[in-house]
Amino acid sequence: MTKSSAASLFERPHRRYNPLTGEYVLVSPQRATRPWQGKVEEPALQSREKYDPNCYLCPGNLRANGDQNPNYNDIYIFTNDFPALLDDARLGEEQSAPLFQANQARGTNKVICFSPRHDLTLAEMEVADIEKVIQSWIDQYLELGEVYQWVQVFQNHGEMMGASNPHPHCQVWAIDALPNEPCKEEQHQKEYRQAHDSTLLLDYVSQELDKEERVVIEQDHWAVVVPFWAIWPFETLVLPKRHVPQMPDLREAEIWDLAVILKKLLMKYDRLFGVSFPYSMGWHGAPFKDGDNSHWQLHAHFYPPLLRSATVKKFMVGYEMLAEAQRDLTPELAAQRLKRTPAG
Ligand code: H2U
Ligand code: ZN
Repeated sequence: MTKSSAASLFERPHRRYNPLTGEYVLVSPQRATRPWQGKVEEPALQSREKYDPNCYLCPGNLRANGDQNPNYNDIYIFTNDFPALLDDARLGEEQSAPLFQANQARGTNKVICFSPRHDLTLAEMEVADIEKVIQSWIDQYLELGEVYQWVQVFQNHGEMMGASNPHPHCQVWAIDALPNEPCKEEQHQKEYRQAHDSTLLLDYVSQELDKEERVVIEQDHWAVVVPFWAIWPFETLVLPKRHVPQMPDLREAEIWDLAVILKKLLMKYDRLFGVSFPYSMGWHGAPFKDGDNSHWQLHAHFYPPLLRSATVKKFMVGYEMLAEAQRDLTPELAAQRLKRTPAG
């Protein structure tokens, strides 16, 4: 077995298959004309204040609905004042006409402040404080998973990704349905289990660790790879090395190791173009419903939009909107760049 991909995958246009979603991405390596010079940029100096009197997430401040935030010390969680879902959303009447279907959607939205410090990012926080953030995610899964089928933890970081406020925070949306993306992953992981009697992402991580070429970071319990089927230039997948269906299944040592690997990944991202790297990230794991969920494997997706510099982003337009995703820079080159970028 060869350790690296066939040479033609670095030279000729081809489509790669995403086994998690069943979708394809068009890769056009012949268009990536700019070789990387190995330059590592220094992060831009930031002069943000530790406390912003106008920030609706800082301790002691008033939020839009008039509530006052407590003087919290580490993590602070509240129900979103502008929720996209309501827990008493009775539609009255569902619609089932084939061309006009509408179903009730019940749920809740929360905001998690990672730190009382307005000026920090997750990348800049201490590992012990990132561990508290992970623990807060686990607590939300346990609490909301009692009521709702799907709990989506996600973070939009940076103005480019539409984050409304630099104060370090993420969101949790819980819904009594399986949304589109987890629905595809449910189907494909289940089919893989039936066909191979093993776990898709567990097989995947062990094969990636053998091949090495797309591995960005490997630790005792976790690995970060640029997936073979990545769409965004520096997209990554954070994967446990043991079978872990849901975040609440993580052991203590795995939680600590995750805090370490997240910090390393985020510091690499920040060093890549010398900017606090914008991204949307989020977690996928087994839904909270009865039945066998053992085909599921916990993982995080990082989707950063930047392509070449702090300001040049990839656009998902035209062919992407109308046909399928396309990229020039190969996932292998992106992984090598991230791997070689120092994490500190
Ligand atoms: P984003 O930065 O990812 O947009 O998250 C901020 C969330 O905070 C956003 O969903 C909520 C917005 O609805 N919010 C409040 O709940 N209360 C406020 O006072 C302002 C913003
Ligand atoms: Zn703040």
